[in-house]
Amino acid sequence: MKALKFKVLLLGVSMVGKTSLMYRFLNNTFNENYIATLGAQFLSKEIIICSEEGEEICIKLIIWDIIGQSNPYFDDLRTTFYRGAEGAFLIFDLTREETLEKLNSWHKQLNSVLNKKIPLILIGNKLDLIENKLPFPIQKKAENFANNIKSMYIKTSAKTGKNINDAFLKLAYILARKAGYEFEDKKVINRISDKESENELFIKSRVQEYIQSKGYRVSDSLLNGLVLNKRITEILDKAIIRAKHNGRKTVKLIDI
Ligand SMILES: Nc1nc2c(ncn2[C@@H]2O[C@H](COP(=O)(O)OP(=O)(O)OP(=O)(O)O)[C@@H](O)[C@H]2O)c(=O)[nH]1
Ligand SMILES: [Mg+2]
Repeated sequence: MKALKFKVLLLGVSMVGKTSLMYRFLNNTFNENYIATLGAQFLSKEIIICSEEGEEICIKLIIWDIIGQSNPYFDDLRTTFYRGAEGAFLIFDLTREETLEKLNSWHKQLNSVLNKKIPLILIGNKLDLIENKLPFPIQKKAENFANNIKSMYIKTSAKTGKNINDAFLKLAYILARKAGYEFEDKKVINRISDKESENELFIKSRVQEYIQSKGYRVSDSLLNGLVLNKRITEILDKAIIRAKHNGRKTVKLIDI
């Protein structure tokens, strides 16, 4: 399978929900408690899509969650993480207009550090807090800003999960198209659907419980890496094939 890899940044001032968006996308989890991100952390997730020719392409997004707090020292530090970025989410909090205003200068800084323009998506997060009562000025301002920087504008909620997969998937398409691949939406194999994320989480929590019951801890790389899910999916795929060979529609224990 063809594999593509892109470094993607999550940018926006403190508390807009960058870390929350990342964990909602990666693990389908949400934490009400605020823990400031110091420096940066990155995690990755693969998305499988299908090209117009029917070829499956694996797009690995390496997502960089970067410190949002602002002061001269942190502002310098932040830009050191920009190098090599191929796409970015510019994120603001729909309930705090100043978080949108700040993105203007951050966007300029991003362009000047990278010395080129990269595909962007503007994200208005915390939609759950303002649903049905969107204050018009911030909405209009966000649309204008998105137009100016030639970006899509998506409203999300890391809390409810609304539009999170969609936002990451849209950026993945844009990046893959830029790399020369064409897609037809109906042919997309969206392996990051809510249902699958829930299944992944279920498998992970069972693995975690089992290892802990034996008195061991589970490393993050085991749980958040892709190997575990792949291995388990492989085992299940084989079991399905065995059931099929035996003319059954039910997968049984003997198939594993
Ligand atoms: N209601 C609601 N709360 C959210 C949402 N996203 C994030 N939060 C909350 O907002 C607070 C800040 O979220 P973080 O994801 O830590 O923000 P951040 O942008 O990573 O902040 P820094 O690490 O300081 O840059 C946390 O208490 C989250 O639980 C959302 O969509 N809706
Ligand atoms: Mg954070």
